[in-house]
Amino acid sequence: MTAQSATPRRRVPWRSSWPSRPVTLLAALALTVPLALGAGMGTAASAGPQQDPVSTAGSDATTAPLVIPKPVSMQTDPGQSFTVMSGTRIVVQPGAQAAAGVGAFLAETLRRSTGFALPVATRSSGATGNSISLRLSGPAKLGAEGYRLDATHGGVRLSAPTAAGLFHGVQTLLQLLPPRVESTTVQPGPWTVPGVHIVDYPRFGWRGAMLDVSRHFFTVEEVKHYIDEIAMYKINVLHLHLSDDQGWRIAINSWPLLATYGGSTEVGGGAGGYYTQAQYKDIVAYAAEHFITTVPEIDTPGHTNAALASYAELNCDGTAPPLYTGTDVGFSSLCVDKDITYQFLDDVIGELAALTPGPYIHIGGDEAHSTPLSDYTRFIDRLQPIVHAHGKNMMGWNEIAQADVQPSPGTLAQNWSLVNDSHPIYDALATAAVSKAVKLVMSPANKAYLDMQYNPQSPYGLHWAGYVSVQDSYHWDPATIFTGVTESDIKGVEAPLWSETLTNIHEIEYMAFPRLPGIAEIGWSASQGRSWSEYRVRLAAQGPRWDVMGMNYYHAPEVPWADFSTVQKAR
Ligand code: NGO
Repeated sequence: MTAQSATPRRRVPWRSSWPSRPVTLLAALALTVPLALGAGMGTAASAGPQQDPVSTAGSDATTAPLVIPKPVSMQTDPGQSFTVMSGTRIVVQPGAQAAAGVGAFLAETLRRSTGFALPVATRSSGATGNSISLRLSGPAKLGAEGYRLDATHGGVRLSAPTAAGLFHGVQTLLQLLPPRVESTTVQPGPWTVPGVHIVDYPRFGWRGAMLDVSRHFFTVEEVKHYIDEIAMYKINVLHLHLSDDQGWRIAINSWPLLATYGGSTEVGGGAGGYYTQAQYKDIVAYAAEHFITTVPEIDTPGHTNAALASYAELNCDGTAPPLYTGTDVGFSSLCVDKDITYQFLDDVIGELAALTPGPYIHIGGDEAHSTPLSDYTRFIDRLQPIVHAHGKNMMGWNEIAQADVQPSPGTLAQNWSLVNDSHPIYDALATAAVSKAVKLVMSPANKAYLDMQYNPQSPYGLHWAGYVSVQDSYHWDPATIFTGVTESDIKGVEAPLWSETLTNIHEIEYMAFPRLPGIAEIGWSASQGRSWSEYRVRLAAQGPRWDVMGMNYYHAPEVPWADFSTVQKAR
């Protein structure tokens, strides 16, 4: 493959330098808490965002903090501010290991750019004076991921009922600091946080990003790099598309050729690759440290050429096809009537389940054009109990709604149908899922697919779902796109990034940014009050941060980058 290895910039520090790291507790919280939140927090939306005309930046933008996703409530206090200085301490309560872990993450990030010592100290009484305090407390209404943040002359006080909430609050705090805080080398101050009182919690408990590591393989470091970037916007699910026609990317001990042979190429004929089980666990742990739950996908019964090429016995005719390096879809199928197919799935899902602490296994189910419908539904109906037998919930692309899927426990259908900009449409698969009490994760391809080209000039990407500008990708609301599908039917949103045309992290970044923060905001923030003309100003303010981080992003002309790079740099 051609991918370059990337250096993660915001690695969680306890991996190497924090002696009493609470990984187990943090991982447990990260893996259970976000998904347990469900779909109902925050204000239920009934109307989509306004489609405002593009205007120049409003005067508000230079005074109000420019945070993405937009917090539920944020009051600024111009008479107040807090400046991080050489003597500033990060304070946590005694015994609050999970808070200490988040404090260590904050300290490590701030140390790199400020050069300050920023010790993480323990004190029961919270912040006094020159400190940033992180407290595991807060009203139940903040839920599993909410937080409260107050910045005054007296210090910064961040409180949340959970470590996940503290982590999201830390992401907000970093956005309140000047963009150079993202630097990995020491920069000049001042490091001033504006006076602010924020209460914040998400609308949906599922805010996902999917990465297709099958069409092109991406290294562990590249995946971690993407985790660093999505965590900035409070994404809490990483869905890894681990197998497809072009490559099988996870070592399965009971079927070793899947990875060693099925993973030996990729689109265009490059060398491909796969994750050892230790590497996969490392990715899952790294995501969990960022309060992101990993959802592995093994695509079935179609998109299986890499598996069929690896083991002849999986084919109905007993003959293995050659490896495939093109970009067609819909030509491969597991053999639905062979028992070995289900032995294979039981083995694969069993090993994957053992490696995956999160509650979901994604079984694909999309574009099974070579599997007759009656075979397809029989296959899905036989697969779901296998997933359950390994203690996991089944998730699949929305085609699974054609089968007799059981809603519990926690079955999810990922809707990738196109949506209409201006009015709700009827969608048979969405309606079928909802009628079976299966909740939806919304990934409409003409809004949320990050692999769609921005316009005909985009150097990478596809456009089968249309060209998707930054404004288009922000202009939709999950609860108003399908007739008969309402807020309570929806688990959340997810932004898939398919990699037929993408070969390295720089290309991933170019397609994901600046659209991913908009999808993250659609998943986190209430739709009332969302408008493009206001959002584009906050988006522009992210540009200087990405510049400091050396990120590659599309300088979409509808975003007023220049105005805010000057303002932000001066702050
Ligand atoms: C489709 C297809 C994928 C492609 C992708 C490209 C789904 C769910 N199946 O989405 O195989 O890679 O489009 O945009």
